[in-house]
Amino acid sequence: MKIVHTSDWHFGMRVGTGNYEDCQRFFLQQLYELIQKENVGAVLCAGDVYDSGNVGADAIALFDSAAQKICGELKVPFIVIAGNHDQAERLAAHKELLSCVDLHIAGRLERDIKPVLLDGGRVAVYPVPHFNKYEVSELFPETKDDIRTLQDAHMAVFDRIRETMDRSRCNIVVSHAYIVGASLSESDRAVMKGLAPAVSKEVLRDFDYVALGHIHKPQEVGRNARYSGSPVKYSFSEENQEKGVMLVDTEGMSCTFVPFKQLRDRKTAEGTFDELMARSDLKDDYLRLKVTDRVAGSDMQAELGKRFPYLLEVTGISADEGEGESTLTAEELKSASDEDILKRFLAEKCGNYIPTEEQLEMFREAMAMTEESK
Ligand SMILES: [Mn+2]
Repeated sequence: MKIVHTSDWHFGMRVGTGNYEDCQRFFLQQLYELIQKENVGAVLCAGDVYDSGNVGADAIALFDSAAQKICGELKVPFIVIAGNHDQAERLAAHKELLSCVDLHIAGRLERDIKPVLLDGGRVAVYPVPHFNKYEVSELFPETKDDIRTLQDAHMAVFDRIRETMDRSRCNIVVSHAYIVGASLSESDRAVMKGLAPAVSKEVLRDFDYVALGHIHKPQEVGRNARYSGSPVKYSFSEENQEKGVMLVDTEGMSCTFVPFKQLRDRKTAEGTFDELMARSDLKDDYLRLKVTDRVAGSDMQAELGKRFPYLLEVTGISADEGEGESTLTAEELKSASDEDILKRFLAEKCGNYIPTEEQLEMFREAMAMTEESK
């Protein structure tokens, strides 16, 4: 049977003053077409359905429409796990009831993960939601002292599946994790900040396919373990990435990446103010513009914004002429104080804005609080 593997939809994510809803709808349309064209027998979403635990009603309605189309209309089983961005219990609300219509949502981790059986029992899908090591210590009290790292925790969870799975079946795992060696993008926020340590691909051995989520760039990280990547380009570092879904065929176990079109691309363009204003090929895309002959003030930003409705970032030359871009070097960054960095940031990104003493005081307080919580 054919299975679509996708992940990291991040419904509800904000961009500029709006959101990505039209881009996400454009993705869903292509997903529905692929399901019909390839006669797909199941859809897996490997976490980060939503961008946060408290997204707006429009994001929930969008997921609802996708579930209704996939399960209700196309009658295809849809298996979803919670990612680190999802609020596990909320995502999995009504899960028992929803499983009756083949919408299987795994919110919190359970000790014995019940597989969803497909293709007359020939295929077993184990949905493993995102978890931390403390949850695993609680679920497996007998190994409590052995679980010191996230790696140990993953090993315990996946060993449990390995011990109980029927090896005559095609065994597929859906997981939301950062596997060692995976290549990152700027929109992989938690990973970039070092909040999510990597686990070795050794934890994934013996499964026929591992449908991974968490990392936004589609890639292979080991035998039959892949990230499908996010369906939409959520950062400028994804400018040159292809986006799409993985199409898995359990007959002979093959996996192909199916590229999807983007409603709005992401582009970086550089030139003089007049050159950029004359470009007609940038109007429908999310933009980062580098203006080479003017200081990036709010007037210039407003003018460019009128011409390019999806403009997200503008940089210009520095206020003291001829110095070029004033971005800090890595060396300067090391020695600069937090306050210096804030001032430089405001000068560069917010039209030479100079913070008031009151604002600086608030900033110092906030920094002190983050120090305390470390
Ligand atoms: Mn994500």
